[in-house]
Amino acid sequence: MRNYKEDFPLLMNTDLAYLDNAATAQRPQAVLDAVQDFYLKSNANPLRGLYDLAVDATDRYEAARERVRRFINAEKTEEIIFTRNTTESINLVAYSWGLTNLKPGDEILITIAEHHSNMLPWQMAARQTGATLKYLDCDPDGSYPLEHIAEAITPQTKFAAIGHVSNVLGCVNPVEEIIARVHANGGLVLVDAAQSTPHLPVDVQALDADFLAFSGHKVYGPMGIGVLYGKEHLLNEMPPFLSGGEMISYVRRDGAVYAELPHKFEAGTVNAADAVGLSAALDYIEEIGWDAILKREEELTKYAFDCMTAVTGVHILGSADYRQHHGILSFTLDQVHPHDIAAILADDHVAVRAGHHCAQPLLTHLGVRSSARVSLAFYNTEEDIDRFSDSLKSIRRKMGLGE
Ligand code: 7TS
Repeated sequence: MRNYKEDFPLLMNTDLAYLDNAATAQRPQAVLDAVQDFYLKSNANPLRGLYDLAVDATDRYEAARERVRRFINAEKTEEIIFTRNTTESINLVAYSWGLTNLKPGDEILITIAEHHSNMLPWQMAARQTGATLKYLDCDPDGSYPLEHIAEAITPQTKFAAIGHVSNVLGCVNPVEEIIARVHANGGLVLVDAAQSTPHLPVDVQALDADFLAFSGHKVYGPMGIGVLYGKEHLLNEMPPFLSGGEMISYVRRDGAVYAELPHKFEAGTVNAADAVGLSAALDYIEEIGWDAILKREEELTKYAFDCMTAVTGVHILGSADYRQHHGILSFTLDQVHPHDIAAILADDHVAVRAGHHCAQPLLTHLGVRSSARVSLAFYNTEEDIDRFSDSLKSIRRKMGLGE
């Protein structure tokens, strides 16, 4: 089997078992090269200059937009807005669509498992418009019984914002079911695809998502570049989120006419180099292939799941079926604080995250304060997981709690 780590210079230059991929993934050499190549050969302010260098910068930036369109199978490049990250994409929709369209009596539906980035913008929108924010609670395994979904969605549900894959439980949420029901009631749905885009092929047309957000840095691309997909007719009707340079057609003393999509939502100098880097990351994913990624991540998830369940005192949050975890395994260890788990693992050169994973209401709902989390990518190996599991086995002994 190909050793994917060879494509990732940081992983080749460290003995760290990097198991914090849900926070941010590593970047392959191809992405580093693409960003550097942009600055070496094409650096000029895109969308402005008429000289060849600026035209080249613009062309590469717009080619990256087309690459993203293909990655999520959007119909048009006008529907792809570059942002900084998932958080900014969701805020764009909450401020621009939310504050313009929501009113008292309307309901916004989210799940209790949302990342704070898909929760706080909707709390803000509800507060400012008088709309009501409703939470759909999950069962302990992370699932949503159909009858709860059916009950939660009413003609008042103007908007739903739903995570595709939970960053704590790893489960795929029933977004198709929710989208169909919200649409049947005349509402719109945003899908937070920050944790699905690294692990699954995502098709906005098949989902019939109205909006979809993801981050470049979680799909092996650079930090500082993110994507908002929106259906063209919705984006056309929305006011700009940020205003300033390059998002106008013309400006008078008393106002302005905004640029056409997608530039209406891309105020100021754009992050072309990182868009080009993201494009290289998506090429890289395509070159590996979803079949290989899905197969390898399932093998690794099973291996890690089995290692963890064999350790005394370990409890994995969410489903008891490893296939529902998509590389994300949050856990507690009896009588040990998750920060102590992460610190001991760090001493043994294993990188995991501990805390509430920016999903505090979910942890409260599940009755845990905090947890440690292993999150895998296809480039991880059984050796990484062995290092983790050996260290995990030693923790209770090191803390004087027995085997
Ligand atoms: N939505 C989900 C589901 C996420 O997991 C994250 C980041 C975000 C939104 C925000 O993404 P950003 O790129 O805008 O920061 N999740 C995590 C995590 O689980 N650990 O660190 C960041």
